[in-house]
Amino acid sequence: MDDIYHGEKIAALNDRIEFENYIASEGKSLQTESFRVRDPASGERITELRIADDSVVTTAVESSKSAFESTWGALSRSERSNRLLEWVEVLEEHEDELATIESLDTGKPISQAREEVREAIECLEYYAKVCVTVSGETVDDQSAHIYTRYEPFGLVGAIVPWNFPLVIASWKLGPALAAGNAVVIKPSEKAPLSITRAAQLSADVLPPGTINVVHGPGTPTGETLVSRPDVRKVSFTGSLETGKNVMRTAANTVSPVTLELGGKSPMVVFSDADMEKVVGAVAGSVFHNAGQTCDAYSRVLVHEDRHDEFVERLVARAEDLQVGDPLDPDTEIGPLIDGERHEAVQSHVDRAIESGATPARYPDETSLPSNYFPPTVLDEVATESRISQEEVFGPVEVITSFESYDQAIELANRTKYGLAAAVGTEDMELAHRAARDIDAGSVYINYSGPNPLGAPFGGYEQSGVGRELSRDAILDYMNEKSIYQPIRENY
Ligand code: TXE
Repeated sequence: MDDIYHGEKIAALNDRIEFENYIASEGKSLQTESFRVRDPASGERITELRIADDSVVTTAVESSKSAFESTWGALSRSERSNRLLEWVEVLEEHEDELATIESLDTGKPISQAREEVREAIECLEYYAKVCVTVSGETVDDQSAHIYTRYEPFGLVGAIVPWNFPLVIASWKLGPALAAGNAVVIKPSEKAPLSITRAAQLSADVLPPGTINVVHGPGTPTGETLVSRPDVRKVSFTGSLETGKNVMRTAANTVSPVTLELGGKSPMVVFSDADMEKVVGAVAGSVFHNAGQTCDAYSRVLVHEDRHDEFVERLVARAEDLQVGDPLDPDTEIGPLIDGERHEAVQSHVDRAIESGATPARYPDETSLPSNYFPPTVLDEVATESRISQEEVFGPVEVITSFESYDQAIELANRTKYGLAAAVGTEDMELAHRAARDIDAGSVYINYSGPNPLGAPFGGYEQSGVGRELSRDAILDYMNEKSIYQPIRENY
């Protein structure tokens, strides 16, 4: 594959858009230290952004707090819903632009970036509509009239990773804004551009400060944001270790947290499985986004009777995948996010092979540009091995065979994670039994693909706290208040 050059596209983008910290509807030119944002495919510099230090984060928090108190938080819910739907319309007018930004910034194929921009917009639209349906309840009590109200927290801090920037941002901005909160959002320093642009596009429809965007690494920017007492709710998606840190920091101000922390999701392939469906589901999951997906089916447990056939078909599918320039509409796999990720994936694979895994597909990658990792399949992988227990976050499938149902479920559950799982079988009674027995927040049957709106998404065990995407997720961004009035008997 030839080296990739995106210089003209990048220059055209920079001619039109300034990606700066975005506070009170304005780009902020700051004098703080800066960091580079690079195109993972070509290695070219896209832009340089200033780090939001303590004082910038404080300004952002104050501005959002004031938006909540004076404008956004004072709107009726139907006004709020209408404003959010107006933002959705503006975003729709800029879908192509947002997809190009997302693809350049993350290295994801443009076809996929287009789908994600659509998904993000639909999520915002969904919560804009959900917000008018929120209602409290009346509590039947003999001696009092009691009713409940849901009220926004005020200010939400959202921290987002680089693998699906706009989609994950929408999972947080959608319910948080619809609930009536203002939001300070910190995108990942590795891919901050689409979120910044989406926030800029809210300038004509949302009051200044309703969404503020602060740029920078976890420390200082993310940590400072989480530590602010005015931030009354924290929503984070990222790695397990960082999630624990966020939870600790939020504990200082007793802020509730929603955490989505990745996984090591298994697909269990039973002996009667339809191989066409199953191989499609596995390839569509673990190779999608070059494997940098929190709920990727990154382990396959296959019944020993179908093992050889499964491996052969998955390898054939991996060979067919179009690895290429993310901006080429035919590309199915782009680069990893950066060199650090590449090194981590490489060392996972090398270590697994040294410990006895069989490389069913592990092509020489020297012909690929530097951040690219080829779709790889490792067979006969021990469940205790690091590659079966830790998130690899690359296009690498690991395969283990099983003999019995009980063994399959035991192996599926033998990790500290529990975000998702999949089951491959044509026997629906077996499918639902396995779905019941596997410890995971979502179980997909013969399927992989986008998470549908309305279906709760989140993890068991160390995969996280709380659920996103569901109708009720909006309530995680609200306080519930009970109001009592005694009923007097002695009239
Ligand atoms: O994640 P981090 P990284 C996993 C995946 C990946 C690994 C590392 O295995 O290889 O994590 O990725 C911000 N206080 N996932 O280093 O550090 C940070 O700036 C507040 C799984 O990118 O978790 C970024 O905005 N914020 C995951 C965000 O947290 C802090 C998606 C995520 O960064 C912070 C991404 C701090 N102390 C990676 N430190 C998934 N669940 O899908 C960092 N951040």
